[in-house]
Amino acid sequence: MARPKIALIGAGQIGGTLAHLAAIKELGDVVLFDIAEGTPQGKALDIAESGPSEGFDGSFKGTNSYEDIAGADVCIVTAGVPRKPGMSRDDLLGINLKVMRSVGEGIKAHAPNAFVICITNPLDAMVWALREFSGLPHNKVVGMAGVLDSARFRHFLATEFNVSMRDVTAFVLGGHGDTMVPLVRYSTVGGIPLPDLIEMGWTTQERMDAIVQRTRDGGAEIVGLLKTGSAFYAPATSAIEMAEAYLKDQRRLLPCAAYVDGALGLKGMYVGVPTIIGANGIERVVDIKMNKDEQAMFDKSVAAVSGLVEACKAIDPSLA
Ligand code: A3D
Repeated sequence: MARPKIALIGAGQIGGTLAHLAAIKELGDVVLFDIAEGTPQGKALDIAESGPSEGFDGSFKGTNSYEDIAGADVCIVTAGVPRKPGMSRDDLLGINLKVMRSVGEGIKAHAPNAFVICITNPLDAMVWALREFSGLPHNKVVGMAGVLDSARFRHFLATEFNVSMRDVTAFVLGGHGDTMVPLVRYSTVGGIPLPDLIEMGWTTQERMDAIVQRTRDGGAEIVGLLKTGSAFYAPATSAIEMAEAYLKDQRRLLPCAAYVDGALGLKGMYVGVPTIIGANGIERVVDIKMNKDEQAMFDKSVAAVSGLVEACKAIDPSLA
């Protein structure tokens, strides 16, 4: 059987890392696309040349032509610009919306059967716009944010409790921005919910509140340190986890920016929710119950995402 084809639209910091991870994990043949001439070609050749030492097979092609993504099984989109210190993700909206139009049209023309994972910010609005521009089915277009935000939360929790991060599960839902909702009640260490661990004296409510806030600010913390761009190792790893769930029909339960129509009281919008990813893309949105406080935080986040979608429609009337 032929190897799956993975098209990476955007060959910048995240795109290059995605290609390297896909190579090491032998997920398939990789095409790196970018408008910058030489960048995708150089990164593809560099990664191919790491194959003999690392011991992976596969073909790696860099290109500036959408024809080369033809028939891709998975497209991961990072095309656009990242933020710099002092910028919010929402400041990227105008410029990245134009990029989503050209990427959506390219995918529609050349890879209409792909499972598409969007990473470009502001995430929830961009994945919505990308779906509109590409016209692909909603279950095949998804945004990566919750896996990353949850991984950050898990990392901080594992450090706090001095346990393996493998035993820490955590859920961060809502929009990928300042209003994201780390769900403490649904996060556990070895199945023990965080509120129980506070009662057991493993940590205090104050320390937990600080970890929740650090999770919300996780992206900005890295932007502040790097100064020249935003995080790329963990974002790439998170998207590869989603791609692998699709390619290997793993039916993973992962928080993603998915199209929700009915579940969680939402009507036809993209926002971070628990999903199941398998061979059919987003196979299910998990309709979890939230308590009053959680629902209020989620509603606030949903309102922020809706505001960004309205801003997209104001910029590009063809989306209205
Ligand atoms: P960067 O290293 O600048 O790479 C972006 C690439 O996109 C560059 O190589 C550009 O040449 C290319 N590009 C620009 N316009 C086009 C176009 N029209 N078609 C094709 N390629 C184009 O950025 P990055 O890789 O660090 O980040 C990429 C995006 O991911 C940014 O929007 C970030 O804000 C976003 N991001 C999202 C998360 C989430 O968790 C959702 C995390 C980190 C970064």
